[in-house]
Amino acid sequence: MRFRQFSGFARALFLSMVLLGGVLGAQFSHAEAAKPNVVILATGGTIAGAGADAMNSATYQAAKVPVDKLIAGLPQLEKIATVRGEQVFQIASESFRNDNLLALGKRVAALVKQNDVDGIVITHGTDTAEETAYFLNLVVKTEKPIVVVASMRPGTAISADGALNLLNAITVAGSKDARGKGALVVMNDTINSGRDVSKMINIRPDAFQSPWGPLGLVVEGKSYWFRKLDKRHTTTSEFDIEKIDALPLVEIAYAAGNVNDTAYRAFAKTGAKAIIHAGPGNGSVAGTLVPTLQELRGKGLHIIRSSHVNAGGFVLRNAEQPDDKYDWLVAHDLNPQKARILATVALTATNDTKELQRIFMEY
Ligand code: DAS
Repeated sequence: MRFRQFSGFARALFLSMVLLGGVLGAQFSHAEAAKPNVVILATGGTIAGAGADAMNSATYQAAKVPVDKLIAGLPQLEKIATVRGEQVFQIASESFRNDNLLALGKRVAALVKQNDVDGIVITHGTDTAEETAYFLNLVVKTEKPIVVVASMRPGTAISADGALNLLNAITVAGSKDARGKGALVVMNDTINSGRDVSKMINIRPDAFQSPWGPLGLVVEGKSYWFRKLDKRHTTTSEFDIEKIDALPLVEIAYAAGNVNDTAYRAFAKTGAKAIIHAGPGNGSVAGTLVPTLQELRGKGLHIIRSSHVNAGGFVLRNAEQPDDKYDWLVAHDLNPQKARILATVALTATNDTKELQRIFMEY
């Protein structure tokens, strides 16, 4: 029987089936094609942790679960992104060294240049996630989303937070509206800037907070944005990881009551190029400490006053100490660990006090 021998209805039905199949096929391939490509760089931490019992939400071993298992544990990813993983390190993040930051930064910089990579997720320990996120914010020149994600509980614990944190991080890393926002930290349904965020509480899922507020939220697979980072970052940064092959030593000296200069002198002896003075209040310096810091500055070591107050410091130049007279620096609103990261990066480019202070105000 030839096509024209079929009734008009049959022919119309057949043609509409063909047309529908074409549209669905196009839709499907479009949907497949529209799925973003996200690379997960795994470094360890609690998000890759395992405890002996479901009740162990705080007693467990970090850096145990490999990245492929983390991905396999999220079948929902199928609808969100095309994901592949690389196990860059498998360490607890308190053990991160400057060399780890360099290696990770260079890997991110290489991946974001690839056309088949739309975004990067870095699974990381919570202890120094804020440092790594700030470092990447400073030195990776890309508009593509870079999202650091961690978890406060291991995947073996009741109400583990890692799976949803990772799913949300991949959602953000694959979303176009996350482009140009700088390095981000996604935890507890919240999107924070890698610059501002800090681990404020060490035992709860809402640990990561920014003194100046989050940038957005992730709810049921969609990101919602409310603000942008005003400081320089990524493509507007003057720093480029591809031009940095070594990071200078910057140390942090914690100052409280009854402080003495032992740590500062020891740091100077080990070749530190700058000391972050983690002071109380406005980065305050005890009277007995001032002569030592003046002496160390005189020997070429930079003194950077930062504040270890909890919910967000703000160190004003020449307010608590005559910084101009002593040729000291202030860390502005950066906490000591963030100030260490910025000083480490800035000292790869300049040793000039005025230039360094400009950098602390702009980043
Ligand atoms: N020790 C912590 C770290 O690796 C575990 C964690 O909270 O991720 O940073």
